[in-house]
Amino acid sequence: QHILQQQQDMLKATGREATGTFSWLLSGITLAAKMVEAKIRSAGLIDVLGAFGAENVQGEQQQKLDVYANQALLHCLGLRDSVAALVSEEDEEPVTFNRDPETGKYIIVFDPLDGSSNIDVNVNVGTIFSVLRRLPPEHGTLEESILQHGFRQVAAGYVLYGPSTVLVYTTGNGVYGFTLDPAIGAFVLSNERMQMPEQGSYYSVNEANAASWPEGYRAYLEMLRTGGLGREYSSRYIGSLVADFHRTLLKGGVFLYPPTSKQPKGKLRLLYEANPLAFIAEQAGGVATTGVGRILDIKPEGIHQRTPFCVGSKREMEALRAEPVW
Ligand code: P6P
Repeated sequence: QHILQQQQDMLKATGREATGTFSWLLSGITLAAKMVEAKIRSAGLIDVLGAFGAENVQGEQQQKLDVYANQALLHCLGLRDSVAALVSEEDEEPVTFNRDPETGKYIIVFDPLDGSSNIDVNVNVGTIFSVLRRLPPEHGTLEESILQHGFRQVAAGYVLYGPSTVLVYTTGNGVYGFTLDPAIGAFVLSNERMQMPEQGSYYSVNEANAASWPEGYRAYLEMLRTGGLGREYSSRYIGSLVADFHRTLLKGGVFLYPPTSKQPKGKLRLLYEANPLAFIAEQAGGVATTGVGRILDIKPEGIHQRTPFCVGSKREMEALRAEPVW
């Protein structure tokens, strides 16, 4: 009954008829998310109990959680015959399934466990995913289908493993939030048509890099700090993208990962970090740019390419015109 309710709630969110192969696709993501969530919840315990080496109490080799998350997503999604290709942050090359383009209609791009280094200190981590439709063979190859502009995404979402586990996604009909009820093992609809506040009171950036940003970013943050937008700001930086983004979605404000001397093209990845979060932000009334141009308008050249990433409320973002170069 609960799973049925989950499916019905998700279909309401996706605005698709019950037969949608998309909902079957989404169930692959939610199944993998539940597997990852269970593993994360026991990670600390396995650490303690399996402290005498890499084996855990079952005597099995303890997999790093991001490898586990990657395997879970590849397995659960690979079984869906509507999947033509899977692109993961963990794998250099796409995983392709030579399925008939009529059935293998979707490409899923994902970061299986973003910020996984934070698990050791019990900080939230997340899974980010983006769904593209395969181009008709006469319009492009599978590789060209993977490198479509972000505005071609048919869906995007994330799972945030925190005090509660939430799933947030959009299919272009608004942003919907679900909360995992561990008692029944189902994601329960908790937010409909989420909207980012017009202006927030947080800025979120790793200020340790301030000296190496293009000048425009330093000037922008000084403007925020000195009441340039008519409001006092507080700094919040978790260092886990999905957690910092989720707070920005709910509370507004701005998250920035500018170019730095170490990462002149930015650190965050376009295909499976910036694009899906930009799609969600725009669907919630927010804005996502490279500091200058719209994230979703970038033509990807490579599946792991990086980009400067600035995302947040309309008010803060319209004030940001920081050249992404020195
Ligand atoms: P920095 C985590 O490693 C991550 O990929 C994102 O989750 C996070 O936003 C960013 O890197 C943090 O990077 O350089 O500030 O530690």
